[in-house]
Amino acid sequence: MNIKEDERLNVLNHSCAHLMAQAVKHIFPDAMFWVGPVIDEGFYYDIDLKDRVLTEDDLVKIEKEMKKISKDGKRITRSEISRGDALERFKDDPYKIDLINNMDDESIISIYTQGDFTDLCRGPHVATVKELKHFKLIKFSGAYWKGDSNNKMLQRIYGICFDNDEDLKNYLEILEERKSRDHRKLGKELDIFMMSNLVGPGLPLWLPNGSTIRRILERYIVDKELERGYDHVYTPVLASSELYKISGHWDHYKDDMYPIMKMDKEEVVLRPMNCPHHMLIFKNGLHSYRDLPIRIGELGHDFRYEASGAVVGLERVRGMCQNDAHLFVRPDQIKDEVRNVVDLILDVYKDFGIEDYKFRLSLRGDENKEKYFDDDEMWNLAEDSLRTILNELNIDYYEAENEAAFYGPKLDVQIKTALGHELTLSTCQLDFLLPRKFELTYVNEEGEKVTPVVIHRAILGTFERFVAYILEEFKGALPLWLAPTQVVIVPVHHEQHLEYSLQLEKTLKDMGIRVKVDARNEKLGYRVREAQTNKVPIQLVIGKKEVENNSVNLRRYGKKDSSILNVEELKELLNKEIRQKTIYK
Ligand code: TSB
Ligand code: ZN
Repeated sequence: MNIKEDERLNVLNHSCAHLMAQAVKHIFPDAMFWVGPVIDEGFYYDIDLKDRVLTEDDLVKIEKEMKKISKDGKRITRSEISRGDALERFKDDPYKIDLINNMDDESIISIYTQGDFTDLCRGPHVATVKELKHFKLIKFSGAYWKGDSNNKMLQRIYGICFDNDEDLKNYLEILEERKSRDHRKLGKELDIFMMSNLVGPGLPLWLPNGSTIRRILERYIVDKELERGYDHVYTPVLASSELYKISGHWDHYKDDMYPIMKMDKEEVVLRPMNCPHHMLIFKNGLHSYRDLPIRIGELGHDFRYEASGAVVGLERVRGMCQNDAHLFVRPDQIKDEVRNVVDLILDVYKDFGIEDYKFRLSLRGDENKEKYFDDDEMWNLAEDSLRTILNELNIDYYEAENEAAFYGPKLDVQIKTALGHELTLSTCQLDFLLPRKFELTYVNEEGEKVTPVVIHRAILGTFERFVAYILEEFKGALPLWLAPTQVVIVPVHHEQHLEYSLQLEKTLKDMGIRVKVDARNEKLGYRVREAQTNKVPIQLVIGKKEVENNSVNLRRYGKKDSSILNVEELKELLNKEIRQKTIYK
C-alpha cells in the first residue's frame, strides 16, 4: 500500500487531513495546527490542543463532525496571498508563522478555504468536501513539535481516505489482521514475555513459555555454529570504560550507551556490543596464518539506551541477547567467510520458513560523518570489498547510505514487522578498524606480524527481535519443534480416561516431548477450545475407544478433522516432524 505514490489518493488524503482539521477546530476552537502530510498509509495532522490529551471518544466525535461537514458539501477554494498578508492573517498562530518564515522568498503562498476553515497549504485539493466520504480515523499519539523532545508535545491523529467503501473496508480488515498478529498481543495471550515499570521500558522479562522458545533457539543456533567451526565463549556484560575508549565506541556510540558507573577508582559501563571482549580473547593467544579463520561466538547480553519512544515490545529493546560472533580472518579469506555467513543465514531461514526479506548493503554516506570512524581510505576499501564480494556471490541487494556501523559497512537482512516497521534481523559486517585499534596480529607465511580482518555477524540478530518476528510470522502458532507446549492430552472423562492419559504423557515425556494432560473437571469442548486458544500444535483426545485400542485421536491446531493413530504411529509422527522442523502454512 502506498497512498503517497497514487496521485488521486494522495490528493484525497491531503484534503481529508484538512477536513479533519476543520472538524477538530469545530470541537476544540483553541486548536492550532502544525503540519498534516500524506504518508504511505493515509495522513496525519499534528495539532496543538493546549494541554489536552486526546481520548478514543474524541476520535469518534471528530469523525462524526467530519461526516457532517462532508455532507454540507462546501467547495474548496484556493487563493494566493503575499507574504505580508500571510504574516498578518496568521499572526496569532505561531505554527503558521514558523512555516511562513521558513519558506523561501520566491515561493508563492497559497491558502485553501472550505466553509469556515482556512489553512495555509500548497495544495492541490479535491474540488469539494463532498468527495471525502470513505475515510476512517485510525489512531492518535503524542508527537514532539518538529520531532524534537525539547519541544512541546503535540497531538497527532492518523487517518486514511479512499474513493470507495470497498477499499476502505479491505484496508480496515488488513489493519485488524495486523493487530491480531502483533507480537505484543500474542506475547501476552501466549504468556511469552512481560514488562514491568519496576524494571523499566525496553527490559522484557521472559515468562516460562517464552523462555522455552528461547532455549530451543539458543541450542539450535549454538549447535549449528559448533558444526560450522565456531568456538563459543562467555564474557561479562560489564567492562571498564577504557575498553570502549580503545574500541571507538566511546567516540562514536556513546549516545546509545548507558552512562558510566563510578566506583572508588574504577569506571565501568554496561556493554552495548560484544566485539571488544572478543577482540581481547583473540589477543590472548598467538596465532599463525594457519589458525585462521577463528570464529568466536557468544550469546552475548548487551544494553543500549534506545530512545523511549523507539522501544517496542520485544522487537526493539534496551536489554538484549545477541546471537553474536566475530570472525578473525586473513584478507584472502574474507570472501569465503562472507559466503559462509550468507549460507548460514539462508540455511536458518529455511528452517523457519522466512521468505519475505531483502538484503541491504549499508554504507557510510555523506551525512553524519562524525558517527563514523574518520578514515576515507579504509571506508572505501571496506565498502568496495563488500560490494565486490556480494556481486561475485550473486546476492541480490540494494544499497542504503548512512546505515553502516561506525567501524564498517554491513550486509543487513531487512524484514517488515506486523506494525510495518522495517528492521534488521541478520547482519554481516566487515571491519578493518577494530583489529587495528586493538593491535591484533597473526603471523603470516613470511613470519611477519600482520593485522587480521574482523567480520561481525548475528544470524538470529537478537533473541528478542527474532522471537518477535517468528511470533508474528506464525501468528503465534509455532511449528511443533518450537512450540512451548507441543502436545496436550485431553481425556474425555477426567477420571475414567485419566490413567491411560498419564501413561501416554509419560511415554511422550520420555521421548523429550513437551506434553501436558488437561484433566480438569471441565467440559470436553471447553478444554479442546482452550488448547486451540493456546495454539498447541497437537491435541490428543482420549476416550473409551482409544483406551481399548491403545490409540489416540489426533487433531492439529487450526484443523477441523482428526485422525486415529496407534501410539507407535504417534511417536513416529512426532519424531519425524520435530526432526524435519515441519512447517504448516
Ligand atoms: C553483529 N557488533 C555487531 C555484532 O557483532 C552488532 O552489534 N551489530 S548490530 O548493532 O547490528 O546488532 C546486531 C543485531 O542485533 C541487529 O542485526 C539486530 O537484529 C539486533 N538488534 C540491534 N538493536 C536491537 C534492539 N534495540 N532490540 C532488539 N534487537 C536489536
Ligand atoms: Zn561486533
